Amino acid sequence: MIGKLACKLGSRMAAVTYSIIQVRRFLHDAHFRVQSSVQEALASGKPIVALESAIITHGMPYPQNLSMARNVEEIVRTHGSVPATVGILNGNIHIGLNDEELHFLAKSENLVKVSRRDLPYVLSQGSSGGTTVSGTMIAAHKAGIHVFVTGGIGGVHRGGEITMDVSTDLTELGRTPVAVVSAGVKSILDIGRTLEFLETQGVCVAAFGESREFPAFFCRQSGFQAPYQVQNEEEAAKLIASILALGLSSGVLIAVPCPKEQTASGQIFEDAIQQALKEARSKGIIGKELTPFVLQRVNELTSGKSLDSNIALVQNNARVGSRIAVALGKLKK
Ligand code: PSU
Ligand code: MN
Repeated sequence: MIGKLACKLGSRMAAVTYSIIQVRRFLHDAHFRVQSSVQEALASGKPIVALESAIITHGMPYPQNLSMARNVEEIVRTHGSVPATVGILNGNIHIGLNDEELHFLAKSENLVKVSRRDLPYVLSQGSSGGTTVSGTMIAAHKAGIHVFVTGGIGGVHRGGEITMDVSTDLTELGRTPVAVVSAGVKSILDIGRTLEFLETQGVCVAAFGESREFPAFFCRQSGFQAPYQVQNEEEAAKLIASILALGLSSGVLIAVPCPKEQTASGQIFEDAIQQALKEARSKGIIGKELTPFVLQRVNELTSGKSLDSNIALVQNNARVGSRIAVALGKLKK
């Protein structure tokens, strides 16, 4: 009995020591700046939720972007986890941003939208920018953070079978073991092909809650089923724990439908999307500029309705994501 207990304590100690060594090693990496609250949470095994910043720099206008960023961090705290907003400042990857840093990202113009491809260049030039889903996943994984909350991920653009405009968020989900909590993908994208591509990448996709339907951001329905469904935060946490236990290098996508009261009339958005995509084509907007352009135009064309829904969605995801991180923490104990 005592032998067993000693053995258990011994292996627990070894695990804790190992994780502290890992955190220390990481903290000394050049180009990484980990906020003290996040350092403390990592060392003591508190639940942490990573948050992206391209949504601040490229996804929403000032000052709504700043109030959204502050508010989402607060929601994460209220539901039991430590928030870690990821962003790039002067060539350093920050994991956890203070209010002044959030303000800088929210207000500055011409910052870089930083995905996997952009990271080495931005770091080498000492520039600043907002990290997308892929950029944030890389940073979260390096820090040992397993849960990441955002609004919507990138996907296969409409017409992507010709243009090959497929977001690197999808390949990142295939190669980095982080759970991304999002409201599915926006209907500015080709949802069917996005799900096909996620399957090819080996990404485990689960709809969260009472339905297996894969949500389409503002709309709870997309016409597509997710391959799996998790009923609640505990089931989501078990799914994440399984992928970590297996040592798979791929991630998980937890798709949370937007709250019922926030669902928008699909047709208003569909019309705005069609119009925005037409304008993008005629202006020749492609590559990384396309998503921010469409988001901004859809917001203008819906007189700000899409922004309101967007904010409500991220807040809802933050609530769910924070609880998932707490449930995951309990499983690890
Ligand atoms: N979808 C949204 N809002 C966003 C984005 C996507 O509804 O802010 C941002 C995210 O940062 C996402 C990125 O990772 O756009 C994808 O860009 P692209 O399509 O260029 O890969
Ligand atoms: Mn693209």
